[in-house]
Amino acid sequence: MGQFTESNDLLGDAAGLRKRLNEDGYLFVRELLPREEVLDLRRQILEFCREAGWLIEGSDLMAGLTDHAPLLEGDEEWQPVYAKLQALEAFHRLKLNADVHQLMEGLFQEPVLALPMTIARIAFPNDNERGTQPHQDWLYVGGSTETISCWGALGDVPERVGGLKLLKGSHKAGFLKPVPAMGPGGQTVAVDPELEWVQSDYRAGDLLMFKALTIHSAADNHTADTLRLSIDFRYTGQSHSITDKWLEPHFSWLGEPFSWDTLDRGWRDSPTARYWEKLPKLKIKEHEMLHAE
Ligand SMILES: O=C(O)CCC(=O)C(=O)O
Repeated sequence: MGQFTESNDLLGDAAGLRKRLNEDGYLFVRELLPREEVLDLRRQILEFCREAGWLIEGSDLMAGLTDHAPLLEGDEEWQPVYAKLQALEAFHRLKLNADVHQLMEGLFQEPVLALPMTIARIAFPNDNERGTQPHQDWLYVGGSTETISCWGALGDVPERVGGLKLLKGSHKAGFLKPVPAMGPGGQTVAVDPELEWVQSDYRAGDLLMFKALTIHSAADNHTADTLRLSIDFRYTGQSHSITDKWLEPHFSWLGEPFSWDTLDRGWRDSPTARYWEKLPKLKIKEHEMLHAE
């Protein structure tokens, strides 16, 4: 497994960043997000995990240590914790960070949109077969194939805790036909053995950005007791198309606890709420997801 190429040296050089993104299919920037803000968000999420009884009693909160049986997203016991997390203004605000926004404008060379749906993963240890399998985000996101996904660890995530790994250069093969698989998303694609998987340790604030056709998956969590928390969100140019589903909160299909009316009740007057409704007319189309046969 190779290491990510760090692109901090290209910050401020939009053409250089675009070239690297188009060549490798990803950009990895250390501490693009403010570390303290990320750690504060981690603390708030881990408080919810502790209240739910998922953390080892008496352990250091920020270590995120668990002795709870693995839960998958969507599980009944997971839902109330995730609803509280999704109701945090700080969680939705992180993607609107000015440095991320500016970098995206440089990549798209036009005003950009952070897609409202923002996802958190709480990955339990001892559950590797059910982790996210190799896939291309475009299957789930639809709209423009130029859309860029961003993945950030909510805390320091050394390689033994997993994190996101990706197949360098895999975007060049275009859209691949998915087949059914375990784990979030429920689908996977065949991986070209000639291409190289890359990963690194992540520190709170680092951001991995990759193309909608770049194959990626969750690396295994080799610890016996450590939760992995992460955030993922997406950006596109305002002239590009997006799909209606991505204007809604993650898991909105479960109804009222995951509707904007419930989630942003406490922060509706903040610039984080409904910012997309104030933008010039967006190109929104229906999401027609291709299902694996
Ligand atoms: O963190 C994960 O388990 C997977 C996230 C992912 O695949 C994505 O951001 O597209």
